[in-house]
Amino acid sequence: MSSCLFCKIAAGDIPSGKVYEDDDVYAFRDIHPKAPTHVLVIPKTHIATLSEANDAALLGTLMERVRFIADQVLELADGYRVVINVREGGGQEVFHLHVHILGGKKLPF
Ligand code: DGP
Repeated sequence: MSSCLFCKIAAGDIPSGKVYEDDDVYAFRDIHPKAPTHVLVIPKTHIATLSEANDAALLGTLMERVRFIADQVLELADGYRVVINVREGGGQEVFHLHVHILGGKKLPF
């Protein structure tokens, strides 16, 4: 979607700290990190929010890539947290579905 910030990042139109990319997903460092490692993983297909994501195959691919990026690319051997904020009540600010990967320290509950 042409007006979407994360679509522009995935297209390379806005600079980002890319950590991984393939045909399905794009992963980059959060501009306001909440942990030593804070990466966002997005599907290249524009979906505004998890509530509107009804493509089980896409969601499966997204989560498999999250696992791959966290374990194999970021090498978060001690573990990590995965977060999806959903709509305003869930704290979602950017309306392109994204998964936060947080790690690099022991995270408080
Ligand atoms: P959420 O609250 O779940 O919608 O998280 C959106 C995240 O996106 C937030 O942690 C900050 C990050 N963010 C917003 N704008 C940019 C940007 O232009 N570049 C990068 N790298 N991250 C951004």
